[in-house]
Amino acid sequence: RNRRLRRIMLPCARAVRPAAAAGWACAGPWAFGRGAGQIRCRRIKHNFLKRKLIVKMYNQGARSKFRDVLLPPLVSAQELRILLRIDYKQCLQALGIRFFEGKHYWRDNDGRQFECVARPRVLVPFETAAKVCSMFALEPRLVDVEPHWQKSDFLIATPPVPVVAVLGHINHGKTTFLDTVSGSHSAPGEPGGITQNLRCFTTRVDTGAERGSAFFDRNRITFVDTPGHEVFEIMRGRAAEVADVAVILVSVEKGAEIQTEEVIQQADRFGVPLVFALNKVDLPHTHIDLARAELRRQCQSLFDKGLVSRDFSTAAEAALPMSGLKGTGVREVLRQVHEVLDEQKQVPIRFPESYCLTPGAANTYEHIWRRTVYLVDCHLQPPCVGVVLDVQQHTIRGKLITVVVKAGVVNVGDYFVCGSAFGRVSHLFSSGESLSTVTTVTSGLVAQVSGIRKMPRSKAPGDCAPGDTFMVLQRERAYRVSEYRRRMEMLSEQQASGPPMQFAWEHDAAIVSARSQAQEIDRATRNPEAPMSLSDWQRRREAIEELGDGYGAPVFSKGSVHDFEEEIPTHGELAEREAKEDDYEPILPGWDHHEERPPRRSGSKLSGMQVEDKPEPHLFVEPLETASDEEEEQPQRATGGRRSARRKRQQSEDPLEAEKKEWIYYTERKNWREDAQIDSGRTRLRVDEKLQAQAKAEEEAEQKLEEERQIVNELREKILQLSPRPPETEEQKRERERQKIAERTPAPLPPVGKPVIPIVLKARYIGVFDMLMDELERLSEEYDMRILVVHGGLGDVFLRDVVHAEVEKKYGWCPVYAFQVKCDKHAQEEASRLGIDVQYYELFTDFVDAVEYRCQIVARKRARREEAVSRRKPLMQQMKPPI
Ligand SMILES: Nc1nc2c(ncn2[C@@H]2O[C@H](COP(=O)(O)OP(=O)(O)OP(=O)(O)O)[C@@H](O)[C@H]2O)c(=O)[nH]1
Ligand SMILES: [Mg+2]
Repeated sequence: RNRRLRRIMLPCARAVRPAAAAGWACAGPWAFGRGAGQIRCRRIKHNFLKRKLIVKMYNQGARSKFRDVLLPPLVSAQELRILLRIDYKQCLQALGIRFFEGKHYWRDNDGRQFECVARPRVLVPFETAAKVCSMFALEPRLVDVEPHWQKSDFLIATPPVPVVAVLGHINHGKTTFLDTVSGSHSAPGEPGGITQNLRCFTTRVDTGAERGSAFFDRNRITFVDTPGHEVFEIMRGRAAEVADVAVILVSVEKGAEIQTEEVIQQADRFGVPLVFALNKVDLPHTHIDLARAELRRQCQSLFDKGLVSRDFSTAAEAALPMSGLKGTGVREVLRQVHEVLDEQKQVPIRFPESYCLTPGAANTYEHIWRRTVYLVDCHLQPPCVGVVLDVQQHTIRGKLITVVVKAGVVNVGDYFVCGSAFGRVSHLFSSGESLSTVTTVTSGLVAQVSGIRKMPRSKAPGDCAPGDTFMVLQRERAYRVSEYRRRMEMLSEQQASGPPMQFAWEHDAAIVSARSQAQEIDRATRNPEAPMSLSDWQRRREAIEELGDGYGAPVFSKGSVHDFEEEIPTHGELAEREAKEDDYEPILPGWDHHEERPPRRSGSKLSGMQVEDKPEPHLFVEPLETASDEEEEQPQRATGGRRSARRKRQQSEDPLEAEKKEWIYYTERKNWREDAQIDSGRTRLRVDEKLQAQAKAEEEAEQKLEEERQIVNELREKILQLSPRPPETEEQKRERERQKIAERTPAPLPPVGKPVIPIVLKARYIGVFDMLMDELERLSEEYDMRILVVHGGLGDVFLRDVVHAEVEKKYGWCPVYAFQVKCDKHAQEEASRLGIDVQYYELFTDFVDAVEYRCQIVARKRARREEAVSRRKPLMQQMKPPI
């Protein structure tokens, strides 16, 4: 998911990123000289490594009596050659890496092929590096770079604050319940009356129960308000993932609905204890017992069907009646939450697991000095661990990560790793209504963390996404972990074929609920996602240029803002409009209307989107008017000396004679109409021949290109197969053959004539951005169109977004969609100067409706054009000239 956003951001980042940061801004393996024998350190600006320590480490390692050498799961060729004191050539040869036409090629044990230009970026798996080490009589040991921790390792200074997620179907009263608990008034201020993001806050609660719980801070609770609309499934999953207890609200008016069942499944998946509450009991004509019995039956049925692993029917039977609006029964629900928490015997109940492959290995080999720089202080465990709930781009505060601290303490000034991003906590904002700054955040609290550092001269700037684990680490350690992760991300970009790489830290477990898991698998089998790289993105981008409307003209070349702007409905208006569809459905004109003629194949850029108002020229030729006497008398300069041969001839002749000749030509010829038809027929034939020749030439060129590609592929295969590898089993051989065939099969081209709808989208939160992308995908499937987010990202609309929209204007009308963000003043000025439309949305349904309306217009135009073409065909056949 994060990578998806990066794909959109990447080209923009490339466009705006300065050529390279100046200075000696690098660290890590680059900081070393030509070999272990001559270790030198350059003066570097951004130094997060204790260079002296590393130099000592290497020098001691070289003299070490131990033969053991520690290696991470992925080893860089640069590191290895320093470690083994050999040069690049020898090292790459020993690793079996081939060099061909300026590129290095290698593969891993899972059948992935990689290629890259620069030697330092070659990363080989541990097994490959281990073989080379064995050749040098060293004993390789695998040690993971990822930190490892035990739950009991964390110092619990203060009892953790429990995290409670409030889940349920849309409009069942979650936000109103939390407003009553916290004394706030956020529900009336929500656009459209629906929650569109996760809202976290910590509040003091008075349950009236006895104080003094052994495990939790009973005075405070961190609540997570969740959206109930079906499109926010991922966000609900994320909330369930971090929660210690989930409160499931069911409206007695409506009973348990689809999303109620979904959240029960999600909570079960993450092993969260549940508390059921029946809301809106203040409404008249409601039957509490009936609703409770229905809920119990549904829980039982979920368990019977095997959709949940625990039977929640007993908990549903104990569902408490309450009214979030009136405040009745709220205290009882909170007391029930505390009772459920007290039943848990572990502190904290739910905790992010470490994903270290070799837990404890670093401790075991701590005495060995010969190690790579990746493994600096690898045995140290993080003092604080949390989970990222959301990421946002704030205009003033910059990039903010919303983190739920699960264990330990975060302080201002701590270094952290989050995804592949590295940073130092510059500010901690309490994630409540007040948004005040704090200096420390303890376990169970939510905070917005700022301070992600941009890596100068780094090819892959680190990034984090919701679901990632947030870890506070020692400075060097944090830097190395993020460096290692960034290198792995870079490796995935270098991947040429094979299964996509999975990163341990990119586990958005919340995405996959019990229900959506099946859908994911189904989608994956139908359309397996290939690893995305920049080239993929470029191919997509080029498709806009390549794709026409099927007649050679770009779909949006003549689309104007007025085409769309007239009738874009606001939320709720669309349904109304649908009722009177005939009012705005354009009347399909007959063939004799010149507007409906399909665009020409070549020549002027006449497009199907907006046909020019010019009538077709008549078939017959008007007699030439001879120049008047005054005109003749004018000096040659007046016409620039460029006169046609015919006019010159006329000049040389007697003008009266010439006029007479013309008149004879047109008046005495009886069959001028037939002649004109024959003439036009001949012209058409000539054009057809020209087009055929052109098509043939294109086909030949394509064939040639294909042949060349095949030769290169074969060569590459040949070179890669030369590498020393163990003999293949039959199964491996078959698999390789299958892969080869798959690689040689060209990627299916998008069908010609599929219209492209370019989108420039800016949003505030990454979770919301993802959700909008999902909605756009759904629309493109529904309307059989290509809705491409050609540029976008987090944060306000700036000048560069307007510039991108301006570029897209070439392909058609492209406004900038600003979702819950503002527009910069300069960007606004530039947009009005360039005629770019900046549209603001607060409610996701409004945005989806606007894009859907665009799709509807394009679909209608496409249908009209197709009908016009189908009508024209027989007419053209009738009009064939009699030759
Ligand atoms: N009568 C009555 N109405 C309620 C109660 N709780 C909520 N409502 C009403 O139900 C409507 C929806 O309430 P919200 O709190 O926004 O519902 P929600 O579950 O947060 O909705 P989403 O965030 O969109 O999923 C509002 O009009 C509330 O006034 C209640 O206890 N009694
Ligand atoms: Mg709500």
